[in-house]
Amino acid sequence: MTFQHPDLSVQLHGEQQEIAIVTMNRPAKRNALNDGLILAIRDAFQNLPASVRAAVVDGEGEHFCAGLDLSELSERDAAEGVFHSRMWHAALECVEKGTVPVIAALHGAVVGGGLELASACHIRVADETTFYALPEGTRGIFVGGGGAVRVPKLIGAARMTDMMLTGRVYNAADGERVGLSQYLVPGGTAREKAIELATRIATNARMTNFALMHALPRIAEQPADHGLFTEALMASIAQSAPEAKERVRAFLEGKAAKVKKAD
Ligand code: 1HE
Repeated sequence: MTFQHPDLSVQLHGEQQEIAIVTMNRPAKRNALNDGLILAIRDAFQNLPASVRAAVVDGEGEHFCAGLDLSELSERDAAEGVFHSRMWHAALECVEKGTVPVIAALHGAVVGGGLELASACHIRVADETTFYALPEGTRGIFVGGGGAVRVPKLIGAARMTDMMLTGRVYNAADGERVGLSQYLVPGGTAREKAIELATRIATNARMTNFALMHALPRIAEQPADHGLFTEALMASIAQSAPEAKERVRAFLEGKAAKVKKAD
């Protein structure tokens, strides 16, 4: 254990302690995110040990996360609401644009702010119990944790609008179909699959992971001409790293794995 908080644990995994497993641990409240827990997520991602190369986020109990802790909502006036939303933005920015790729291991409810947290991660893995919703719409509120920016990037604005206007709930299979998750683990646990993926990601060249986390999302939002220019710069920086040269040489010498046909 590297991080102390009553509702959040960080456990290191792997031979080199290269995987951080960040677990929300408030199962009695379905891992609802009160201010303490969202700030703990920020602190955990800002302070990952130097050995960590990839992270997994999951939730204790029957659900990944029930979203914003609604018991804290009524105490805020309009100005406090704005700052509260900005606090969530800052915390989830630490997940999305931190030091390592993050995989969300989903099960049960992934709703409201829980889906906002999941969408700040780089890969989402779901098990068969997973379901997704944005109940903000039917509760008379709006997303405030970055969902308006990140969820449309996964599923498009039309599907998000439908979820919020109608209270539509996606099950695990439909969630994978529309792009809420990239993996659906039939019969297994999302956590196990997420750790497997994180272990693989941790072996990538650091500059490749950096480029995918920090350059790709920016390039995707740039006008094409700017994007191509940024891509050229990033490609050149990545290729010139000694680690990249070593990996390419290993392939040319027949010492690195070939790409194999998918199953
Ligand atoms: C909560 C919360 C919560 C559960 N805030 N306390 N999110 C929502 O609108 C989703 C609200 N939650 C639910 O729909 C359900 O709780 C679940 C589908 C997630 C789980 O159902 P279930 O039957 O397993 O649990 P439960 O009996 O509903 O809840 C267990 C306890 O957790 C109960 O408290 P208790 O003291 O009566 O035992 C619930 O009140 C409590 N609980 N969810 C507070 N969310 C940055 S803006 C983001 C905006 C949003 O995220 S809004 C969407 C909020």
